[in-house]
Amino acid sequence: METIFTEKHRLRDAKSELFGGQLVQPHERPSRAEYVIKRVREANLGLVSDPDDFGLDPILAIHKPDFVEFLQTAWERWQEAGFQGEAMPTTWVGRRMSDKRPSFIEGQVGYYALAGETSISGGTWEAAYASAQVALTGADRINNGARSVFSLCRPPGHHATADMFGGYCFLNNAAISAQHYLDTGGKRVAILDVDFHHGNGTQDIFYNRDDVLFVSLHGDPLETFPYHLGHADETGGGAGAGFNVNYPMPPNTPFEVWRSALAKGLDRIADYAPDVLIVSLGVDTFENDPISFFKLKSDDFTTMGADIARAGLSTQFIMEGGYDVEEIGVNAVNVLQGFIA
Ligand code: Q9C
Ligand code: ZN
Repeated sequence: METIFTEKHRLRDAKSELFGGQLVQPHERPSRAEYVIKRVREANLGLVSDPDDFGLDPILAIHKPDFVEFLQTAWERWQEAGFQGEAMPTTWVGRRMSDKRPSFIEGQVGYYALAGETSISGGTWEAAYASAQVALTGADRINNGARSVFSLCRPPGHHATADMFGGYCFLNNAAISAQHYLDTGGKRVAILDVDFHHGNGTQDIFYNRDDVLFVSLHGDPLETFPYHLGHADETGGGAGAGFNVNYPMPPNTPFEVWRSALAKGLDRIADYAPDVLIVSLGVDTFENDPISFFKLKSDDFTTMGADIARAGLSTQFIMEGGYDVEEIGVNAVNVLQGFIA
């Protein structure tokens, strides 16, 4: 399996994450991707290629232009305002407040943030742009006939909506890729999100549409991030009714339970008969993940990959979360090796 990867991910190297009331070293850090690419090479998974540049248009097919312009300019404007730390929200559009966009950068950060942990730092836009290109290049490989591809995206994307960042995400790589398939002749795309956290951004982007089926397995949002989306009764709206499928699961869920939800999700995907399957591949379901509560072991990731392969679909893996940094390479590559075995 070919891997698409760029060193430009290093440009996202924030100093701070707001965690438990403290500013800590971000869980989503450059060494994550380094461990994954190291393992890809050790395991001889296949070719490692740089992304091509598809420009801004496929990004703007998903994200609002004002949001993209905000991401492009936020760090510069934050510094110009004289703030000493990284750009972090301190306000939100609370219930019954106005959604009129503020002019000053501090207010805009709150306007475009869906969560408070994720700072915007120098290089964030450049890295997020490169990460989206890694996703688009993977889509291009599938369009050219590859059975599978690994887009080693960093920063991750599945929490980002059309016009909001947060949960370590800025641009929704999986959504951008899905739309690219549809804009290049695809009729139906399925997204299977196996990251520990609910993919609220991806769900929101496609909620009212029937050309993208979204299936997510995740920690019950009553107990964990993103808290305010990801319940089982969110099944899609309008033309999208029935095309959003959530499997929230409780703390300490073991692999056998998780795997039976995967089987149900894969059945739903088989009924949908998509042209292509995108897997939002987070490995923060691992038993030792520092911010998550499922109990998957390293070998379980191999089984997961084999289960996904049995769907028999052209499959693009897009890297999302996973924060037990030293094991993230083994766990991610186990999924890919299980898929091709
Ligand atoms: N108590 C992804 O996996 N909140 N993002 C952590 C833990 C943010 C995770 C707080 C988690 C975001 C892509
Ligand atoms: Zn996650």
